[in-house]
Amino acid sequence: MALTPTPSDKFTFGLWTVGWQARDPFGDATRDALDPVRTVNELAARGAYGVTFHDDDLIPFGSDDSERQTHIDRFKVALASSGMKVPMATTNLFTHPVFKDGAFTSNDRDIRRYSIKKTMRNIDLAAELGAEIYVAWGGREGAESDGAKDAYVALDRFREAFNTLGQYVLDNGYNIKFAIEPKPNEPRGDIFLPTIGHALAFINSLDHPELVGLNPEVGHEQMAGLNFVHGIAQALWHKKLFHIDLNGQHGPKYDQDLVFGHGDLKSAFFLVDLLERYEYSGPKHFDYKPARTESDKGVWESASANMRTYLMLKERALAFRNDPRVINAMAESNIPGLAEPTFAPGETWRDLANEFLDIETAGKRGYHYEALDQLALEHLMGAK
Ligand code: GLT
Ligand code: MN
Ligand code: MN
Repeated sequence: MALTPTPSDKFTFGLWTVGWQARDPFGDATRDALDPVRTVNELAARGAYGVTFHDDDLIPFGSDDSERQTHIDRFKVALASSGMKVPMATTNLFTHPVFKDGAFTSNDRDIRRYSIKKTMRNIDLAAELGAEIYVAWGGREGAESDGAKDAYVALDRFREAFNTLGQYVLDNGYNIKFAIEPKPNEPRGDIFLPTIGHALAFINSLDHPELVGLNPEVGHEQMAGLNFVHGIAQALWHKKLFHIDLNGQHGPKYDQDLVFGHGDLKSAFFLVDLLERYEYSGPKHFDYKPARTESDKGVWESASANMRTYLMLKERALAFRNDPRVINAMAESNIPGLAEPTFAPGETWRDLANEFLDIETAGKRGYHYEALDQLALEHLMGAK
């Protein structure tokens, strides 16, 4: 299997990822700003399928209409000449101080209205560029203290915002769906809709739940100590995996945004296994930050590393599934047993009346998961 990325792999990057200048709470930028046109060309040369952007990544906040158009036009030229696509776009509702208490859930009504208007304007551009997914990461939607925000009422305002934006997309006939990106904290002390599960439940309360799905990020669930593979399985099961942010994280700590696979590698292996087996067909979007230590060369090396790691994991996951030793170990572990419905067609609870289980014997059986886990590790490590 080829380990060289091609557009058919559907690998995408945010302009803000490779473009991160490595400014952090303790230090200044270590890299120059990247021109989005260069980003498009560099990523295309490395086999990416497309780029994504926040309004302000492409059009500096505060640009007038003619400056705005100039930025858009040269970006379009770069897309056309490189063949790169824009499958997703999103709104920056977190950098400017006006959003310091949130956007859709700010306590200030005028700021909430402004935030929705800013989003609608960029949805127009997203539609013009052919994007079909619009991500909503509510980075500032939250609080540092529970007295500061009515967390019950905040959900009413959040719902109002998504209902309004959904109606906007419908009224304009856009082929766009929204993808909520959960995160437990950072930059707020606590963020609303902190996990995949919270967001899934919230979506069901909307006027048009079919218009809204998820954009889960590896590191964000792992920051909350959750199993990302299980979270993605549930998102897929609900048919809500509209988009995915791939990166790396070492457990519950600040949001690391490492290169994909450079955090919990075994989880990344089973994640790729899951995405491929259940044929996730959306973009594989790398939302990572090239480490602050890297110069321009390291930025592009790390971009390639994300894609190559995905392809290596795909190759290894496939080899794992096809290995007769693994198939045998899975049979011993009774993995296929879970696929069998607990009740035969037509059976009801009444059919359990005469059921007998020898619980002593059943309690003694071994599941041999350790052997299976070791086989996964050996495939992952390329052991022969
Ligand atoms: C920001 C955040 C990411 C989100 C982006 C979308 S912006 O960099 O850390 O996880 O996906 O708004
Ligand atoms: Mn992150
Ligand atoms: Mn993200």
